[in-house]
Amino acid sequence: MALYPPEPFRIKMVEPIQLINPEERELALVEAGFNPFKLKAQDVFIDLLTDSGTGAMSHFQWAALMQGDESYAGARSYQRLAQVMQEIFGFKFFVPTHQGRAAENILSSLMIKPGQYVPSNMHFDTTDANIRARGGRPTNLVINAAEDPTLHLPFKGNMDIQKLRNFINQVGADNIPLGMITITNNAGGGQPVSMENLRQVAETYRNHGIPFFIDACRFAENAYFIKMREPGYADKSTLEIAQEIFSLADGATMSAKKDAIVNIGGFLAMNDETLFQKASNELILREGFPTYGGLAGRDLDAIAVGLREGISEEYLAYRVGQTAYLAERLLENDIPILEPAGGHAVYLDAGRLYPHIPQSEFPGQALAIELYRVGAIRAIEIGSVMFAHPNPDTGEMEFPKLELVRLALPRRVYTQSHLDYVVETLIQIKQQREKARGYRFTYAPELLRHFSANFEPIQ
Ligand code: P71
Repeated sequence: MALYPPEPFRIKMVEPIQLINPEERELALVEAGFNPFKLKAQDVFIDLLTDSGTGAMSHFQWAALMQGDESYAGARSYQRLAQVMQEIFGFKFFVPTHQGRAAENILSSLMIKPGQYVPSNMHFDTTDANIRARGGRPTNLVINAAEDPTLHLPFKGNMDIQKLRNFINQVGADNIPLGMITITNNAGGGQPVSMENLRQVAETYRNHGIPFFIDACRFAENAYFIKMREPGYADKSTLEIAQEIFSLADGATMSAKKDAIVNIGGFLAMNDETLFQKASNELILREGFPTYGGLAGRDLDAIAVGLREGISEEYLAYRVGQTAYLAERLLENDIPILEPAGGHAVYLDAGRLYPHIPQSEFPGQALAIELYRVGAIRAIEIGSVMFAHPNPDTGEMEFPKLELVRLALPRRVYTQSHLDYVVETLIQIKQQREKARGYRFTYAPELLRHFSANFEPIQ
């Protein structure tokens, strides 16, 4: 197969994009408080803010929308989704939710008491925040190699089993209401977790009676990496690999906005009937009846079709190839990235590009701003803006190891020439790297501050 397989689709509907001029961009940055989340979409040329909900649906998905059954209860759309859920995930129960964080909220509200711990390889921001919002303590136990940006390992998203065992012994299984793992590891470069690691994690949790939930947002990309990289899996289909993954767990949360290639939706799945009943009641109170979970019937149909498309190997080869292409071109031009390329994104290493900006002045934020300033490209910081938190015991600020900027690739949206433009922009940014300055907050909420903070440049 080609190193970078061409798109296994052609384009039959287009959405114009515009590059506004540098003066307009400067103004837009000031108006946005130097926070890319606050930019107007029409002022962005290439939008790599997120791969969440930004994918292009297929004509099969659009056709499925037309067949949506909008019955309040027991809709056909729900049944169609339930059938696909059974086939891929195989959990006994599930409830649809409007997106991933709603599933996280319900799970956290039902399981976590203040002071309890929830280990994972790395929690992503909303999971981390939903655990904190219940007084819980999200704990990241990824392998140390994840923090070495140039080290090539096939499964850099793996959890460190020894760290996990030590952690359980240290805080006690009674203080761990559930254990998680994120596939792929979004906070750590979109890196996959191996089947062997998943098996060991499951066994460790099981030995201590800790329910195991998978954050499954990008399970299909993870399954494809297992097929490509893990001995014994080359001849298994991505569907079979996904089935094996989920057979190891007691449940999963998923934002369907990622690997199910829809614009909205998610679910919480589990095997425990009592938990399902509680989740259903919680859903009725906050999200909607358990057969629609805050979504329209047609949304459920789009998810059902999208889940199948998302695990198609032809699609995944193209998808992972596109990310690898962007990473390779950046490396050719000596632009520091977290290696190897992840599934859904390439993560720029702002710490190495801007060694003159200290962590407390947010080198990642500075780079995200330069991307917009120079190329009208939007990306997000995954560094101290997103993940520096005061230690709950000492109050002292704890900084993440890496200061990254994520170039997330929406699914089936941008072409190779769009990516070439991104590379050219970064070459220019690198040439003027000494000019970049740090930033400070002028406003920041306590939780999930990256979404709504304002900044000013430090002169
Ligand atoms: C992503 C997102 C969505 C997002 C987050 C922060 C800023 C901008 C956009 C969402 C995830 C995720 C994982 C592993 C749960 C959620 C929540 N990611 N787990 O990567 O990546 O899902 O957005 O549907 O609520 O851009 P939700």
